[in-house]
Amino acid sequence: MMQVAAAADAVTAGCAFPDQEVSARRQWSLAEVLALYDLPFMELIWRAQNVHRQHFDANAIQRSTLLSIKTGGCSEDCSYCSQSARYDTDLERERLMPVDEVVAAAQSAKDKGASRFCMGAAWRSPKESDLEKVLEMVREVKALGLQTCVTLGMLKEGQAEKLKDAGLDYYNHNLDTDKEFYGQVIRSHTHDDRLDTLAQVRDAGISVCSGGIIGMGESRRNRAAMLVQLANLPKPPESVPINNLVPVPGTPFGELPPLDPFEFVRTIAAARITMPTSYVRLSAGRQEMSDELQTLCFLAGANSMFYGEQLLTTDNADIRRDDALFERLGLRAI
Ligand code: SAM
Ligand code: DTB
Ligand code: SF4
Repeated sequence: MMQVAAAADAVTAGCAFPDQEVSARRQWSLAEVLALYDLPFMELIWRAQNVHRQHFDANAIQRSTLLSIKTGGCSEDCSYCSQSARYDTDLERERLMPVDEVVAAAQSAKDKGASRFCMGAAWRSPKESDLEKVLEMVREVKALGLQTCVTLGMLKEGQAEKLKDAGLDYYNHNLDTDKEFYGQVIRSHTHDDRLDTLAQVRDAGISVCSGGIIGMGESRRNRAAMLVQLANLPKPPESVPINNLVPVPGTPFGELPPLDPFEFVRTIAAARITMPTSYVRLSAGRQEMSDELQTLCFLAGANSMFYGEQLLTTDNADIRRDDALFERLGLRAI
């Protein structure tokens, strides 16, 4: 135990630098991140909370609302996804939504207290004609005074620049899992394809939102390796969603058993320590979590969440329950 703590001491010492550039340049090894996971739980949470307080107000949580602007019928084979056309999931396909309906949903999200509106489309990558409509959505949602985020799949050259010009603040594109496990989740595109889109987004000057899913049968080593890959990007993502798998009946992962919740909390803590200045988002799977488990995630350094009754195609935690939890914990929405 002393050895593990000493290895992890060396690891967290680097996080004392408040300067983003210094911590961003630090490269993480798999052994270092595994040493964090191996710490006794209390020790890990304490360290994560310390790092968190060096960079953030520990009582403030950023809230984003999701909307599926184009649902189902996706060509890709992501084994967790309700929207893949390859699996029989009972999902009703919907065409790209009209701009005015999207703007109305964004206004409602703003009225309820979200600061960012994330529009998701079930595409391998957007067609030019569809992108034009999304650009209009981005312009109009931005004009409401909301931060804008879209997740549209892989981008082709020039598309990120168009999104930037329309006023896009964030592009979500998850690594989902580490390079080694990727082929057991998705075969219709590669981990390198994901990295390529992330580079295009970064080069266009759009903030990067990228994280993954926990509980897909991956090992702790896979989880740690995914965090290493995210933290060691030329610049770490500004936003890191950590999703707990929502098992969707009909998908290859629809019957997977739930992961030990403490392993999920450990992943949040390791994300916080390895990406000290990023917003770590407690993402899918919150509906199934108790208030106490969500509180442990906040204590471990999660400071962002999806707020609203729906994620993309599955239910999210109830807004009244979230509001009550914020009240009970003295949390402030940002
Ligand atoms: N098609 C685009 C793409 O793949 O990037 C955007 C939409 S896709 C649904 C966005 C992300 O949602 C995925 O990368 C995955 O991390 C997450 N996600 C999808 N289904 C999920 C599930 N059942 N449980 C947890 N996370 C899920
Ligand atoms: C992210 O990491 N999680 C969100 C958002 N980015 C697009 C999506 C979660 C989807 C959960 C399953 C569903 O509702 O379809
Ligand atoms: Fe398509 Fe995205 Fe779902 Fe994969 S995760 S099947 S790319 S919508």
